[in-house]
Amino acid sequence: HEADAYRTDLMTITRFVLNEQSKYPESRGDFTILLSNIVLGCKFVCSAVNKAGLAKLIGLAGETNIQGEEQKKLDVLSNDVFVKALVSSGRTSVLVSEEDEEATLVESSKRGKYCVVFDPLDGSSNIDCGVSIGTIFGIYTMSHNDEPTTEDVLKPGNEMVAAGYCMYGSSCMLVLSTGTGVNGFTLDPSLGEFILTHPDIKIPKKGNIYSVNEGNAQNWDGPTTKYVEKCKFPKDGSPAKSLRYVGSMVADVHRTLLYGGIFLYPADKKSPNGKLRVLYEVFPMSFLMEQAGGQAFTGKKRALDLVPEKIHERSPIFLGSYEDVEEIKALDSPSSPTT
Ligand code: P6P
Repeated sequence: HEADAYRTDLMTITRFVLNEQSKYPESRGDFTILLSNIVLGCKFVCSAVNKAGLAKLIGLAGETNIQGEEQKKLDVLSNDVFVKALVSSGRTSVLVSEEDEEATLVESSKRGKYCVVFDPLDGSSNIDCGVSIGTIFGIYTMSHNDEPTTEDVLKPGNEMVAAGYCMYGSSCMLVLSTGTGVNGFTLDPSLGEFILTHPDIKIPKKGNIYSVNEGNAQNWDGPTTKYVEKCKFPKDGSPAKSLRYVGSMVADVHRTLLYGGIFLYPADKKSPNGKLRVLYEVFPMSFLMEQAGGQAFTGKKRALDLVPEKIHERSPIFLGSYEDVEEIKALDSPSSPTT
């Protein structure tokens, strides 16, 4: 009966992407191979993050491992794993990582048609207190067969073909969009497979949660101050919004996606372009929000229409439920990039 059918018809992320691929007969499966290497990286990081506390506890961290190598910090280790997995996939030409000052231009024998921008372990300062952290990634395709350069990733987010994040929390969940909606997959550690648990995620049209670091309030500009004031002291008799702020973007965005509401990291006097990075934080999360029926706004324009000039450029960001972002757009453009 129904229950049995469900249990045996496990939709893994690989099967899901293969189903997607079958819609494009001419596809050679490159994206499927690329994604399976991203999934491998996520499984490795999930396992390492879950052991991090123990490693620290039993003093493994800081020790040398059997190769006599100094135990690496988790974010450096995660970066190494993702770079190696992506290069060895043979499906990438340019990689941009939050951990690397320069882009990785893949050597010609290993080049493929995709460019991946990623933060291998976003929010890693939260590891020691057990707060959820995550990997965030965005995918572009190469538009030529010449030598790859950073120009191949200095493109607006509206040219991304896929984006996603993996959250390492009470469970390990990978949320992915390839441009036709958003789907969530939960890692079943006993199978080592990501199973489809949240098909076709849609963000509520309006939420009652706002998510911002109120500690920056003294540095906000007028429109941002006005908007947050409205969340706390609504004039139209509606209930005040709840404040939820984890301080780990993947955790705050994941909650916003599932429960609705608004996440904002505005510009302030100290950081005129906000704190979050365009390529591998703002774009992927904005892509997912739009695919789930929400919006993402920089305070001045649609976030995905930004054209980055540097690979580690920052931008203010207001993203979440469609109607909540509409309210911000109605204010005379709150904090916007100085560029
Ligand atoms: P703040 C984590 O360090 C991070 O890059 C994001 O994950 C998070 O949203 C943001 O910074 C938190 O910044 O200034 O509020 O601590």
